[in-house]
Amino acid sequence: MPKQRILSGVQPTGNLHIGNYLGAIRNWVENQVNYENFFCVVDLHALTAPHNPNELAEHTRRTAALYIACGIDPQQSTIFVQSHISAHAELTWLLNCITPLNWLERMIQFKEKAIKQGENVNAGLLDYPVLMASDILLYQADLVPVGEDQKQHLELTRDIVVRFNDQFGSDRDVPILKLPEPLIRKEGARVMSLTDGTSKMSKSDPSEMSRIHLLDDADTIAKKIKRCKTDTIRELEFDNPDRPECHNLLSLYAILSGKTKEAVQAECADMRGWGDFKPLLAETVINSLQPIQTKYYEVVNEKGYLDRVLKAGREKAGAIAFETLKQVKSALGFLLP
Ligand code: ATP
Ligand code: LTN
Repeated sequence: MPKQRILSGVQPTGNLHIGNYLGAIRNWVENQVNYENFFCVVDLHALTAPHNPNELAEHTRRTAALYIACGIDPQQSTIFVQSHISAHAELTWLLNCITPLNWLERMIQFKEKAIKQGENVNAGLLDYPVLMASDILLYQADLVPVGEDQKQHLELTRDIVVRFNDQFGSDRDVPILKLPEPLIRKEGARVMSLTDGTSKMSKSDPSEMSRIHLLDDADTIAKKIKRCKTDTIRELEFDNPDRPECHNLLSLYAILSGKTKEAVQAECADMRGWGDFKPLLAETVINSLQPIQTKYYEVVNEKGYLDRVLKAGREKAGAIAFETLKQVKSALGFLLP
């Protein structure tokens, strides 16, 4: 039986944080051997928000290096850069022309980001989910492991597939585009901001104190956790809707320490509130990130290594992507060269 195919990606819009790790990358790593994997650094998506051209290339490299540092093995998985394969942009145009505008206007992430960006909203932000659909569909992915916030974009991808196959491939035995399934693990799927337990931890939050970066040093992590938002209640508990920060911090501790919710609850029962809990959480976060950081510096310091990985990725991914693109263009009736 051929292995099922996985595709996922992260935008190089800043420094990766523990939300990206726990919601997405950790899940890619865990199941790597069971699937055929494609992991993309989605740099075209990074242009949907105001970006700094002097930083884009460096952030793209850093993101790819972090994939490897988190445990993605380039022997097992194909790592590549979205803009290196022009088929992504080309398929986006083709799918744009079959995607109703009101499907895009409904997207929660568009509405939220458009509000945040104010007058600076570009057409790319609205079109963002079609580019994401193209990333997935070019590789005929079976499964797409992402955090909870991407669920609606995957539903849109599925709607596009159904529409495309119905309109342009209804006479085929095998559908032109494969219908992908989301893979969203409950645990870690939505890590919240350290400064506001009701909004998700995000690279684009202006406050660095709201998130822990994968490359933060021990002192910075300890400082961020020490200052993070809590409340004045001494008892520590999960699942109290009036205490989102408490739930978030306890959940982080549970995931990173590998303990069950019940075990954490029991451990916390003996504590004298946040003063006891915060140092323990800081130590757990620091210890969890330490092996990732060591590996990261190995990867970036080995001259030429990352470039070789990305070149091999580009070749392997490109071959598949351009084949799908050809089939799509043929179904749409283009004169093929
Ligand atoms: P930005 O703020 O630039 O939109 P982001 O921090 O939301 O960035 P993305 O690049 O959009 O990160 O997301 C990459 C992956 O990480 C996606 O699978 C997304 O679902 C997941 N992810 C992002 N933030 C979180 C979070 N706080 N908790 C869990 N998963 C997350
Ligand atoms: N939109 C995603 C990033 C992304 C992605 C993808 C994820 C772009 N293309 C394809 C999975 C598959 C986000 O996390 N913001």
